[in-house]
Amino acid sequence: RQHDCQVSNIQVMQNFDRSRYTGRWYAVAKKDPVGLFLLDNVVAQFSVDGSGKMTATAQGRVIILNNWEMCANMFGTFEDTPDPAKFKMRYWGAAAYLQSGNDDHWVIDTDYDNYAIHYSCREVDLDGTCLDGYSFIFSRHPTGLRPEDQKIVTDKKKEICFLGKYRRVSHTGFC
Ligand code: ODT
Repeated sequence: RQHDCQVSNIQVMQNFDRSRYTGRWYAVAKKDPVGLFLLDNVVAQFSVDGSGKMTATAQGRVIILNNWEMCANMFGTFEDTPDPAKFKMRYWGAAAYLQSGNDDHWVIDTDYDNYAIHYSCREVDLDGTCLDGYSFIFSRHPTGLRPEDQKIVTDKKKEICFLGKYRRVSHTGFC
């Protein structure tokens, strides 16, 4: 069933093609996890290395130590799983005081050329729904989503049970 909010039932991108996913993506919206890290000006750059493994870098404005604002340079490597659209992302920062961790990284949907919907549940509740998760809506265009992609994205936000939980991610040139 599609809208029962069970993490294990969430549909991801069929036949995900990591090579078409490479390149620059601008975050246009984000559903934050508990203890959010990346605030805005978030841009991700995906690559596929010589052995076929997906890697990425990301930049974004963060506030560390409660009041020090900086542009974080982040790195991630992606471990494959049996589902081509589901990865484990190990991530770390260019500086030791930046966040690091190991999160699920699922590609929910993308047309590769315009939009992408990312999902990560960090903690699954006892009832199988997501207790703590985050999601990025990405666009290939710094100006945001095209009008024709907005309905698709809204429908997917609903499917992953995060509808109404996103905020807009601004791009002000900080990073
Ligand atoms: O901002 C948060 O609150 C949680 C996100 C922390 C993970 C950031 C690590 C990025 C590592 C480099 C990877 C780039 C690709 C990212 C695409 C989307 C999800 C982070």
